[in-house]
Amino acid sequence: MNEMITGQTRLTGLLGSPVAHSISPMMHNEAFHQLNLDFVYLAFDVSSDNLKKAVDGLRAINIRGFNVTMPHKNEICNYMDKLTPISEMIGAVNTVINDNGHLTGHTTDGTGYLKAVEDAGYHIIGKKMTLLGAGGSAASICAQAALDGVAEIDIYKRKNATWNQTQLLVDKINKHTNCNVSLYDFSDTTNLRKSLKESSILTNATSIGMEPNIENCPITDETLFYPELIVSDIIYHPKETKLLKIAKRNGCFTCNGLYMLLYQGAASFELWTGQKMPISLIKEKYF
Ligand code: SKM
Repeated sequence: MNEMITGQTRLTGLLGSPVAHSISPMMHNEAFHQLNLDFVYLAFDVSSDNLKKAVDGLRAINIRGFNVTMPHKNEICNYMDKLTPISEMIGAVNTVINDNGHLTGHTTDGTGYLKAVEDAGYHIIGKKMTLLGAGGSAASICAQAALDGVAEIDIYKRKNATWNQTQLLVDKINKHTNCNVSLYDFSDTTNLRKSLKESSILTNATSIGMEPNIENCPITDETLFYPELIVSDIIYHPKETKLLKIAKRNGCFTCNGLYMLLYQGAASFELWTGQKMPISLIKEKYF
């Protein structure tokens, strides 16, 4: 933690629910401390009903910026003055920067995820991805992967009220990138088997398997996994989800959500402070 809170300490933080498990406060406060920056980062558990009030209050007290986590990554867009082109395209924000009352929404999840996969030594550019989920993090990963040159992405989601909205997102990404993105129903296991056979990476971008529901798993049919498929989860609490356990047991390579958290956080940190997060040091201490 910072040695001292002063009269000029700038506030940053996290809005979401739940947030008590988050490593972001440790990561950011340690980085502020290391760089001798007079900033502090706090986590705020905010319900959907209170999101607008929270944003109004944070703007009024001139917060420097904040992260947004589930379930607010889409809703928060309504309270921004400006969105970056990628946030505009996907309708999701995980990082807000406040310039004297003017709020700009960014998304750093996609770049964070791709950096984490690269850091783990996996190469997915030019290859195919199977992506589970279509929420804010999934949309950010999908758009960034398409922009970075992943060749094909098959998205699986439940056929619910947001299906048409996701199809519109898929159309936009197909229009603006060279990637071939398709949307499938989560219950279509025949097609899922085909997608996985053709993919080099499976990405779970749903919250299925996150604490406290650690017995839940988005894919339970073990015959769908094959050795050397990269199975990645954006969840970092627990570090090893049931999905990753099953994948490991079936000879897959695995990657949890910790490094994605680190790299998306490093990008947020730079937006708020203009300085690079001391990544190696933070990695050593908390990851
Ligand atoms: O997008 C990130 C968010 O910025 C921070 C976070 C956390 O602290 O758990 C998780 C992700 O949603």
